[in-house]
Amino acid sequence: MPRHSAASPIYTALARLANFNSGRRVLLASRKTSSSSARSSAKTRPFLCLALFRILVVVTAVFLFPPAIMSSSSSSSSAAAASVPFQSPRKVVKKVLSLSQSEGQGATVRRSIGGHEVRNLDPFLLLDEFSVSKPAGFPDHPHRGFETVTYMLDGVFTHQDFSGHTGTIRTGDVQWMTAGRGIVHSEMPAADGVQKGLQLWINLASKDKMIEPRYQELESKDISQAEKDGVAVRIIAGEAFGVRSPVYTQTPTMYMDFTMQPGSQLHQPIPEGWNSFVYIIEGEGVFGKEGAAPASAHHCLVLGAGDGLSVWNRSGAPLRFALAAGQPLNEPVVQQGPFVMNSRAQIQQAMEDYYYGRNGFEKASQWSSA
Ligand code: FJE
Ligand code: FE
Repeated sequence: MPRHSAASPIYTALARLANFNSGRRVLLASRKTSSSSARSSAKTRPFLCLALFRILVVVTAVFLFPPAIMSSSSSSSSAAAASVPFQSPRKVVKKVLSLSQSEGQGATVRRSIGGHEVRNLDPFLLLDEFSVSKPAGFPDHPHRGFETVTYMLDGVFTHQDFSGHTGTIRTGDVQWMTAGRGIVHSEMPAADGVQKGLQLWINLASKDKMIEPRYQELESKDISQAEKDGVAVRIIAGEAFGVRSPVYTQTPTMYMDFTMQPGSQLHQPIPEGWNSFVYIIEGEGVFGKEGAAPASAHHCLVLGAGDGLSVWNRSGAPLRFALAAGQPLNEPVVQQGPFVMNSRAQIQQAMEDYYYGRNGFEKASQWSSA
């Protein structure tokens, strides 16, 4: 299993070096101008030489002894004000406790994204933590214009669709379904007791809303994993600790499941400009800045702008959470239940297509789940 922290020390070292060097360059430039303007260069030449010599030493040292530079930089950073390897750490800008509500047929979900408090976090439309026991579930229903990602936390679900695609997902498995122009399916519990998981809806760009439907299904054993210093991650989409998921994201997205042991910390880069949030599955942790109040299970934390997220588990129990980030589409969102389009007219079209069995819904009329 490959493991390498893409996060902290290298990032810190490089960032510092960049600052250091640019600082020097400015200094050198100002010295040059002052020297050329007034006095003889004889007085400033020793300073110039000293500065050049220092740069030479640092550059040589970085090439020769990268680990030494890195470790000294990370130990000195703990003494400094910020022990976080990001230029602009993302902080929690909104914290919402997800309360249970009923959905589908007798099912219960805790809705965070897509609920009243976080209507839409472009490109994310919905996040439900579902807990379902037979005979409840999500019987035959359509989708158009977005993707659903079902991640089983504990239990078994079966799905069947109108083109004959069927399957079963168990604890740790992922079904990444690109509904595109249209899918009609059922999603039902397939074992006794409470079946639990997360379902995330990711919007598709206007140009992709009518693409052919597609499934990417990963069994738990095939999900990319990495572990470092008490932090384990299952990478559903994107990259963490230098390990990438094989999932293709039509809308650029990262989605991962972190488990942090007591006393551990995490520094996860997140592309700047993407919207991101955390959903806490179990335990409690400190997110965004060291002094923040801990947040606990079933809370959704919307993150502000920045280049990465830091998390500390200062509790005595494991902390498990999902982190999702996506590139915003910046397009109008018009949603009518399971249809998500860009205009009212397109929603009207989707409802007609579903009703009359057109434009991707051809198989809808003669199909029903077994
Ligand atoms: C849906 C109502 C629904 N959250 N979490 C309306 F319940 C659904 C729906 C789901 C769903 C399914 C699973 Cl497996 C997990 C869910 C909502 O199927 F799509 C609409 N439109
Ligand atoms: Fe569905």
